[in-house]
Amino acid sequence: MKIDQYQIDQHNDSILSRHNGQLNFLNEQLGEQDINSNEIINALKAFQVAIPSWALGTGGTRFGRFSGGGEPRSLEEKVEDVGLLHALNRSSGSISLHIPWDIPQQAESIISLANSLDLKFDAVNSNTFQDQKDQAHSYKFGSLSHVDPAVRKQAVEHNIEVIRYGKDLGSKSLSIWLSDGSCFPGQSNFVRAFQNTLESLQEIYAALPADWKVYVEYKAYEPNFYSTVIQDWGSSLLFCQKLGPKADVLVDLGHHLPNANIEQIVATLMMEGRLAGFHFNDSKYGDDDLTVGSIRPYMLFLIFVELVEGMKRANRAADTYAWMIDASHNVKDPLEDLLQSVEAILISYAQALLVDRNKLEQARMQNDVVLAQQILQNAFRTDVRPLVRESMRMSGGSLDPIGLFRDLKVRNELMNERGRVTVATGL
Ligand code: LRH
Ligand code: MN
Ligand code: MN
Repeated sequence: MKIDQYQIDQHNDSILSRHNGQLNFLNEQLGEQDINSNEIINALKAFQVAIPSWALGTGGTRFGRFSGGGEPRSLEEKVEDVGLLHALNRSSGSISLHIPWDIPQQAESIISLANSLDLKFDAVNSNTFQDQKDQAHSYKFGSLSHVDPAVRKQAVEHNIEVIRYGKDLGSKSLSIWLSDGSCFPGQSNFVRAFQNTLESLQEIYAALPADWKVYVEYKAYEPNFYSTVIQDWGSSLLFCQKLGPKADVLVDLGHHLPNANIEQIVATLMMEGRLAGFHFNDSKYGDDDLTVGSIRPYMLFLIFVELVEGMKRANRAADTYAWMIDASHNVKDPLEDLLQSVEAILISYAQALLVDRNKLEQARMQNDVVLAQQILQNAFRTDVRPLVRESMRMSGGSLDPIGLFRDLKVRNELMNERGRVTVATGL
């Protein structure tokens, strides 16, 4: 299944006049506030969000999994699925692999497939939270933090192997998320667990190619429910500071305790120059991995307000950070779900770019709380969707990715090709 440019253009033509009307109206409104829409559209065009290979199949829960059909059965098909997304929105130009869920058998052929779809390979993810077939030691009681040096060694070697796979594909970073921790008080010595993890991470760090980074992801709880070795941004930052400049903190939105002020965490990490990037998703209760922006869009906007400011302060372009979706759902078509997530990210980014920073700073200096709130909410309440659509159209994508996905009956085509009962690898 491939989407041709003429199909996108035809579909765009059929809705172009309506789109132009909406865009002109918005341009006028923004012009009155001295905001240049073209600058925002250009920033949106440059913003690429990586797609995780494990989100391309219907996610399961521990109670069951309901396949939607036509799911990718191989790494090649996963790359093809991301190619479909990227053709539709031109904003999903890379795929992030999880080893060993994905094993690139022949790097060259998978790279040429990716190139033909205009895709790159984003961070590679290691997995020491599950035992694999034929593995000598079990990770039941931890991996990089394990009390037994033989288990730690095995986990370190796995990470080094993941770096090798990534190197062959042209990735430039390794993401590490550990499930290590404990389920009951007394089970683990916190300090020893930290020190073992640090030593293991140092060995992995030493194996990083010169132009690589390692991203250290934290998570408050789950699957361990009493303690987690890398439980929060502070622990993650501590590891990164001890490791060196090639280690940065990865923020997964679902990995915080309820009501955590994530935007403040982001501001602090950016101030220290230690934000690697994001795993975007949304949640109501825990690590729900729901569609980005589906539950707390205002929080996402506030995060982007900090991101925009932090990037400006550090004089760093958006593409020097790792933006990825880490969401997968049980009841939606995974590809439609991912299109919604990417759109939500771009909407929040566009809204954050509308914020009048000078006025906001002035309001802050005068302790004008009402005005400060109003400045943010004016931006948040602006319907920026015409800018997002225009950025996709100008890059060769669709004005209405989900509409076109449905018009072209992409899922049906995939089911015809791959079957109605399919199981994609992943969580
Ligand atoms: C853990 C996590 C981590 C894993 C992914 C599958 O909850 O967010 O990033 O690699 O899910
Ligand atoms: Mn994650
Ligand atoms: Mn997670």
